[in-house]
Amino acid sequence: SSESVAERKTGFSFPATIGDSRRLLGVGLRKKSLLGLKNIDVYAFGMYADCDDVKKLVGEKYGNIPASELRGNKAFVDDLMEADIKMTIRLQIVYGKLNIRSVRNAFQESVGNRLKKFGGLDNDDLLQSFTALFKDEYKIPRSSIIDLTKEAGHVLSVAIEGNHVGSVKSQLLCRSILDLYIGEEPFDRNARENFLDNVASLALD
Ligand code: DAO
Ligand code: DAO
Ligand code: DAO
Repeated sequence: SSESVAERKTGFSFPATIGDSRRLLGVGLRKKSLLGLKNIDVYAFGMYADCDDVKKLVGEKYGNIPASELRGNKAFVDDLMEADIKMTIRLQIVYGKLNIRSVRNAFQESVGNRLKKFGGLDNDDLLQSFTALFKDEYKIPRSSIIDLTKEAGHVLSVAIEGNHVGSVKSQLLCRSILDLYIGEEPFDRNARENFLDNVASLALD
């Protein structure tokens, strides 16, 4: 369909579908507290998943669980993040003064923590060599769009304003990034809950 959904606080809107079959299942806000003094709204985000991939997972492994119980089923939520499901997290930058150095630091903190949690990957040099790919010349002013897309085969692909900037094949990295939005300590709890409710009702269609 051609509808879109707006994130409530910022008003930034997200198309109901992207690509052939990725459907919008939740929108939220990534905040950050600066020195514990003030909270800034960093970006609004939309969470998309491929309907066919989700239905396939549910049909194969969770067909006997009532939809109302799916969202609270830990194995199911883990599977959503670990299975070979095509997804996109679309970020729309709210904070107009974001520079690449801050993005690198934030990435090392948020994604870095998850890489250690899931992979025991405790290698700051490796993480730094990857974040070095975030080049200083990238500009991400307010309202820029960054797509973090998980392709088939656990390939993470990053695009800024529709321009592809890099891809990495890593199940661990895909899992770690999805955990920021869908895991147990997400950036936005409401967004996660809406996402899981919508996944469950999608699986019933
Ligand atoms: O200017 O130092 C500052 C505050 C910046 C906070 C940055 C948080 C960055 C979050 C990651 C953005 C990913 C696109
Ligand atoms: O919000 O802490 C966070 C992490 C978001 C993941 C950001 C990925 C950034 C992708 C590269 C951007 C290059 C400018
Ligand atoms: O091989 O599974 C592995 C470990 C992968 C670590 C990935 C580090 C982060 C890469 C960010 C690149 C974004 C374009």
